[in-house]
Amino acid sequence: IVSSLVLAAAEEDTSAQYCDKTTKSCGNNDEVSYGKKHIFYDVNPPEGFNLRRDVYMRFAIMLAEAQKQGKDNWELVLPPWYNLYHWRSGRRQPTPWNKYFDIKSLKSYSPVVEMHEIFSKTKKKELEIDVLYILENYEDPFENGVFNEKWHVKGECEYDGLYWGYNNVTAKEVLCVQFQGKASQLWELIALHPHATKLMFSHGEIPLHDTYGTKSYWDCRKSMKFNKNLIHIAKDYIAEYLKCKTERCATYFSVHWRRQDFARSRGNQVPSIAGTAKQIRKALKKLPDINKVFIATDASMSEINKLENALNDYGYETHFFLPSPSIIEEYGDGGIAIIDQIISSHAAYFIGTHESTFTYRIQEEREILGFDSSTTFNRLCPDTGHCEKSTKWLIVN
Ligand code: GFB
Repeated sequence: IVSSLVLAAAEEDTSAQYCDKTTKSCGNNDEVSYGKKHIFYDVNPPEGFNLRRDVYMRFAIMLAEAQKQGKDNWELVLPPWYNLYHWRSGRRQPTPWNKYFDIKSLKSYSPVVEMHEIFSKTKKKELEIDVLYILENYEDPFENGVFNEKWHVKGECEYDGLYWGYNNVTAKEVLCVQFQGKASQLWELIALHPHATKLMFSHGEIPLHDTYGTKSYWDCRKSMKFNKNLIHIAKDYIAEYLKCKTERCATYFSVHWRRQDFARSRGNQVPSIAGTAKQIRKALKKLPDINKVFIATDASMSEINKLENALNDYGYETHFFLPSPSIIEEYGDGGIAIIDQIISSHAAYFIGTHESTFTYRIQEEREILGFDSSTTFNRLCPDTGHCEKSTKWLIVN
């Protein structure tokens, strides 16, 4: 009975080349979908690595929750890392997620696939997206003073994005859509094209989390384990220079010292170099057994040297992770950022940078590792003026 249903479905849709017996779904133009339908997304180009990790979670949770409700023929395609604004060294090719994350672990939470898995299943080595929705914000999110969830298809338009650096990806239909609301609302847009098997959302940062900070959020976050090689590099460094071989180290203090654009344009939120050293000293006075400080930073070499000198003058042993050329070549800026995050997350005490998503990801990692929250939600304050406390985003198990 199933086969005849499948055959009937295939006959109805003349463009279909095959159908899947279990899901009764048909591929419409090539063999890519192997009975699965695929959601692709990209993110506004200037957004950094750690906001992108959060955008991933919104989609991964959307798919995982749908799967629980029986929508089990959808997979999320992991958007390769390409041309990130802050990544100046190393890799220039679209980079798969397995360079940075443990894909098996991601898959244990949500139905995700790598782009290269999709390509390995296409004979033509080209990929045509059925419908590409370019999401846009509403001009006034609070129309009449209220924030309502809504969307509106404006009509056909042009995509000027890069398809993650691939020149063999195209879209059959491109639609501009105003959108505001949670990621799960995207299913309403998907339902507009019931026969499409490959849908893409551009500006994936626009949909919001369905349930920020809930158990689903943390289950997804916990599944974002790092690539094992990066963990090894970080742990070897911790053992050698910071003298710790356990998960929660008592031997060192860590700081995420965000500079670059933060130092240039957020002068009223971040401290000077001397101010940073003073704040580290103040915190360390309460931890008399620790004299090793690890600094994760995007600062220039000259800033690093100045901070190191200031901390050495106070009598602290200061450490920065300086990658070898082979690590830069193999993992690029993204891998080095993760190594810095892993080292920071195992420290006895952590101080981060206000409103940096890089800091937020370290704080989450520390929540997962089980540190007392008082050792985690601390921030560097500006040299003068008001210093708002860090918000505590506590784990929900
Ligand atoms: O991840 P990210 O977007 O967090 O930071 P924010 C941007 C990039 O800077 C990271 C590098 O991907 C890293 O390449 N970086 C920052 C670091 N801190 C460190 C560090 O401690 N170690 C290493 N190795 N690299 C956002 C920006 O930055 O802030 C947005 O992405 C915007 O474009 C916004 O500027 C205000 O949240 O800190």
